[in-house]
Order: sequence, then C-alpha cells, then structure tokens
Amino acid sequence: MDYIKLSKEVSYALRHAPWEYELELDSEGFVPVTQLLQALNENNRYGRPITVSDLEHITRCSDKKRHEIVGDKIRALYGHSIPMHISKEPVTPPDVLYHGTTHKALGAIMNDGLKPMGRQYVHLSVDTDTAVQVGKRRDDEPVILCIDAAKACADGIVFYKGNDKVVLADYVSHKYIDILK
Ligand code: HQG
Repeated sequence: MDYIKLSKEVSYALRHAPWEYELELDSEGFVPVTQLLQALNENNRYGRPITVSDLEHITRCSDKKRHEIVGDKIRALYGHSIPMHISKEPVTPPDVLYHGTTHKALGAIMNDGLKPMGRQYVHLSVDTDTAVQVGKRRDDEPVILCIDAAKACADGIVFYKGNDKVVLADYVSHKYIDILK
C-alpha cells in the first residue's frame, strides 16, 4: 500500500476538494469514514480496497499528524482551503511561536503581517525545527520568524488548535513578528 499517496489524497479530499469525492464536511471538518472509504475505493485506484485500518495507519504513522479519526468520523486537522469555514478550537498558545517562510515573502510579511493566503488560517509552528521543515518546502534556506504569542494573546488575538506542532490563527500583525534567522 502506498501510504504517502493515500495520505496526500485524503488531505486533498478533506482540505481542498470534498465535492470531488461527494463529501460534505461538517462545521469542524469531519466526514463519515464510510463515505470517505467509498469515494477512495472507486475504480480500484490502490490495487486493493482501502480499509479503516489503512486510514488509522496514516493518522498514526505519517510524518506529521494531519488527520484525526474520532468515532466513525475523520477530518483533516489543518490546511483547509475550501470556501466553507471550518471552526477550530481556541487554545492558549505557547508564549512564542515560529513560522518558516521564504526570503521572497519576507518583505510583504513584515509590512502586512502573516495572512492565511490560500488557506483558512495562518499556520504557526510550536518549535523551530518544525518551522524549518515547513519553510524548506519553498526555500532551501528558509527565514524563521518568531511570533510573540503571549503578547498577541494578551491583546485578544485568538489562536486555535491544529495538532501538537501546529497552532492556527486568523491573522498575525507584523507588530508581533521578529526575524529569528
Ligand atoms: C506566506 C504544510 C506574502 C507564508 C506545512 C507561506 C504547514 C505571505 C505562504 C501547512 C504573507 C502560504 C501550511 C503575506 C503569509 N505576504 N506571503 N502577507 N503571509 N505568507 O502553504 O504555513 O505537509 O498556505 O509564509 O507543513 O507554508 O501539507 O502555508 O510561505 O503546516 O500537512 O504564504 O501546510 O503541511 O503557504 O503551510 P501555505 P504554510 P502539510
């Protein structure tokens, strides 16, 4: 079983294009596991039927915790770009958060702040290693930004739970952002 391919397809379906799979997400992004399996198993794309165990495998064993199964439902924990707003649970963030980005985006971010761009939320990392990993998707030597989440929180900015490494926000003003490296 190609679990990387499966994980990517599940992310695509649950973050970006549920309608292509005839899925309707609830307000927290969940869909019934059976409906997702039915869609994934059309045309035998994986050589054998995908099972719940396969979905459990990707939620447990992928390099990042991207998906979550709760009871008979599954959702993506972050990354959504669909028009329908996915509500996330507010959390108290660690005092400092990080964001890995490109040299190209730096000027705009230091002027305009961190925006969700193509997604519903800004994605922040709880440690620098994670931020470097995120930034390296687009820049071999990513810029690592440091976010004063304690101050932002004290000012009433709301942060939301993604997974154990990812914290979400609607927007982060440049006044909370410093360049770490
Ligand atoms: C940048 C992956 C110009 C921002 C990752 C980023 C993450 C601005 C890009 C998750 C800007 C958006 C999300 C502004 C932000 N002007 N550029 N004002 N504000 N940007 O992919 O955070 O592997 O939507 O710095 O690991 O890179 O898919 O966000 O470079 O956790 O599970 O605009 O996706 O997870 O890019 O990544 P993205 P991201 P998965």
